[in-house]
Amino acid sequence: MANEYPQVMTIAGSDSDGSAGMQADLHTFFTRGVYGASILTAAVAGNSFGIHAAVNLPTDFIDTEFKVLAEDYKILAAKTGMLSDSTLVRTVVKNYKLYDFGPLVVDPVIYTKHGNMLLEEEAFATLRDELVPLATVITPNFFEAQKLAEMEIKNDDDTIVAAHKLQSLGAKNVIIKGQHAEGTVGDVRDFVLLEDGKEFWLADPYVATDRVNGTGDTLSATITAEIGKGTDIETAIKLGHDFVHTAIVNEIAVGHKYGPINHWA
Ligand code: PXL
Repeated sequence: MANEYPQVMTIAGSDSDGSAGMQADLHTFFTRGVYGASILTAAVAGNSFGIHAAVNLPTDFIDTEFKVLAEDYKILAAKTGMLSDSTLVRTVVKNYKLYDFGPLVVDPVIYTKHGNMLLEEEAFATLRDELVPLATVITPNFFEAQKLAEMEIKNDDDTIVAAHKLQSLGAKNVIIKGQHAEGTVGDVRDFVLLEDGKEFWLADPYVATDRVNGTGDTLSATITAEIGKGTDIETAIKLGHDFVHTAIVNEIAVGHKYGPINHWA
């Protein structure tokens, strides 16, 4: 009877205010009806004003986290979040290859919404060359897509080219999250490129709110949860997109500035 309930895993940093990182992933797993295990890579002291300190976990501890989960739990899908530097990226890549944790969703976290850096610049190439090829789904925002595809994204055509570049780096399915330029009107549009070549945009009206902490984590965690439940990738991506939008629209008053989204919505 052990391990019959769908179990998924996040490999991420802890955000002490609970709005993003591992906490957002676990909130999402809970509300999407999967059991969530968590491999801690780093921890940040954060609140709704920003990140005030950060530490990385020792790599031998991370090795043990992977090993003991592999020995006991039946993880059906996993996702990555904050990986800090090349050493942690390589530790995660090494361990993910050692065991069977199912398909991998890579959220290539580089910056927080307030501009705090969660991945050292020296690690961009390591993440691109060593982690991206393992991705069943990669979920960069507009900024991360530019860094990983090594190009500027100025319009829809550029977004499509960047998605194909990410696919040629080895990611099977790509969703590039849209950017809402300040002062503009209109929808926020995410671009999706699937493994079989199918492409489409997912659009939602822009919501004018500062309470959008943890949206990227929540998108990638929803996709991970859905894959763990056996949902096909296209549907998992669409459900992730819709869940994030609903969680933004239904604001909760937590924190004084850039608050979390609403995982109950
Ligand atoms: O949302 C990106 C993110 C990921 N991981 C951690 C974070 C944040 C943003 O604040 O703190 C630990």
